[in-house]
Amino acid sequence: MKSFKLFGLSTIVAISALTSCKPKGTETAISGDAAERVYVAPGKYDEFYNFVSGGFNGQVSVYGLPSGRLLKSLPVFSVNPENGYGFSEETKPMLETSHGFIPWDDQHHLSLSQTNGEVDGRWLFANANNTPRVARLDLKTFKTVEILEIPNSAGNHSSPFLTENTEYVVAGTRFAVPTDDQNGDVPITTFKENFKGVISFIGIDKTSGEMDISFQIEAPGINFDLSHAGKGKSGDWFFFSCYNSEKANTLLEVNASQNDKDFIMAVNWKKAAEMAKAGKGRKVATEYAHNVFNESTHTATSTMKKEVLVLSVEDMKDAMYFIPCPKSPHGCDVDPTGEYIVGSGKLAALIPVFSFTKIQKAIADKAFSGEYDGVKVIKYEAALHGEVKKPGLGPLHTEFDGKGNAITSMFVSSELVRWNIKDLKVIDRVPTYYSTGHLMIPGGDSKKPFGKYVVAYNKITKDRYLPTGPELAQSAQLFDITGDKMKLLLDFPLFGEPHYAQALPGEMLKNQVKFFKIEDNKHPYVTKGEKESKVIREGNKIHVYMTSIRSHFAPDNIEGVKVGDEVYFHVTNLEQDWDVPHGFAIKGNQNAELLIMPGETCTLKWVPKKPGMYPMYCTDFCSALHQEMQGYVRVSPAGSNTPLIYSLNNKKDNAQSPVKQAVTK
Ligand code: RUQ
Ligand code: CUA
Repeated sequence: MKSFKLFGLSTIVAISALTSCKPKGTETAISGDAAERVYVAPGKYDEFYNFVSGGFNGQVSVYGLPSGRLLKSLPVFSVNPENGYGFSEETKPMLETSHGFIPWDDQHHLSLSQTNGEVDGRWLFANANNTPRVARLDLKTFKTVEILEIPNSAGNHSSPFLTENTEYVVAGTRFAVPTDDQNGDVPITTFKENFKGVISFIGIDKTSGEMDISFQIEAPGINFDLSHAGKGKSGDWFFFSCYNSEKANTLLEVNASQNDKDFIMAVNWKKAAEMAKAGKGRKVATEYAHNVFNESTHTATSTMKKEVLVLSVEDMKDAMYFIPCPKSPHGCDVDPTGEYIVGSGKLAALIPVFSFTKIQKAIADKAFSGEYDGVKVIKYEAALHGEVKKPGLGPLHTEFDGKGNAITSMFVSSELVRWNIKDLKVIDRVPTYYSTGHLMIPGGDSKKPFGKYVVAYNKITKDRYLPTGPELAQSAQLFDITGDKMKLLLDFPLFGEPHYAQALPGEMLKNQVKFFKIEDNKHPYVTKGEKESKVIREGNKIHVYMTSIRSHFAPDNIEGVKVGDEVYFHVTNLEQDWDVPHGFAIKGNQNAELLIMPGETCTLKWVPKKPGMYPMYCTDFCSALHQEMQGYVRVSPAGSNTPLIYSLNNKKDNAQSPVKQAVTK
């Protein structure tokens, strides 16, 4: 065990600025059987899927635990030229917003869908911070199937957290901003009058999973940081950590750190939903995109919504309260029983734990210390279960092991600290390398944690890996938590910047799609067999109905494309077998490639800029004759009269694929 000296707050900055805060004994921190504990033999599966947010890369990556092996990177909010996400005509609508097409976002938190408070393996929800959105991924295909923009919001950080039966996913704004129906063109110094902190409750369809904003709450103009729903007895409530109760609009690092306490906001979402149903609130005119990927047409559509229902503080009078929480709380975590709510104040030297029972009693007894912008503030002591004393420096996030303990990440003192939820005694601590942000126990924010491992997601990895220039990978560290002492088992580097993560047993995802049935393909430009392949000109648009199968495209020779044409390659992968994608790329395309799954149709747009011969080829080594999977497109000058023809195997007498004159409409 390592012990850390506690430093005064004034020295925190100095500590974090130090370049070497490496605790001693790094080399000996690994226990003898660590290699065995993380070894997954070749050909064997990992026990858990670990879904890790990509932070500034906008994606989600999937690792196996305990091996730390990277299984996949899933494109969500950023374009992915590797497989054409955001570049293919089918997926471009996924990244549409009220600001137009947006190729990048910042992805922080993930939530696995739950039933009765337990992870159920259906969907994974992800937030986008910068241009507020929530995405849903289908765990049958590991694809992003829906993205909903969040109006009246900016910096969608307090998101996407779920109620225990996946009724709602929340999205709380980090930045207070004027609402979309108010004039946003106001002096920033009018912050206190004009800026509001809106939180959204997005309803989720029970069977399809489709999202729709049910209502929003216009809360005071403070920053919402994180949140978690209650469970069991507290299941009707949602808890949000809030900072900047000072309402600073500049130099927040100083000005938003003045108050001794900020808040946890407790919202009775059941009551709020009743209020919304009863016709309370105002309709706010706004614009927000709703993008849905249809799995039978393999195509996304984007619809612009125009209105959202917003409840006021007044509407929420008996359903929304503030609980004082020391010092700029970040994580807001609820234990598996639903009784304890943990607020982790980044600048606090203790961790407050609130009791749901006491909160309810305080409300009944009217144990309020006053109001903040019309919201009643419950007395700190009346809501408090107790404080964890001297837990470490810079507590950020807490997960639960399901055995009555909590584990909290310490950013400044670089450690994980385990403590007992009831008596609040610290029982174990282990150093991390370095500056842990989030941590994750599989199922650790549900009613039923799997409790075998904790993973620390570290912001700094200095000296842990071979150096790679100025930019170093961020990393995860896996610890065994089955014994009295947490034991470091493994370091593994990560893509992007990890924030929250989720994990579930591999067993839960048995019913995955292995390929798409070609007969079920409803894509408007599908080509279900080579005989149906064709090229059609419509004005300056050329539609190529193309197929791919090991190891050729049909057609593979096209002539008569002219400069000024827009060519759409609609490529259908005819394979009906698992793990046989084909790629498609063409020289000079200012786009990306396609990676087409078996039975799927994808479209790549190409606008050739100059006459010449343009090879196209399959980019995925799909067979022994993959290098033969290629073709040519001849591009003639604008206005030339080269006929539009296409063929496979050159032969006019080949009934399968003669050289054909393209249809011109
Ligand atoms: S955050 S590193 Cu964006 Cu969840 Cu705490
Ligand atoms: Cu198809 Cu390589």
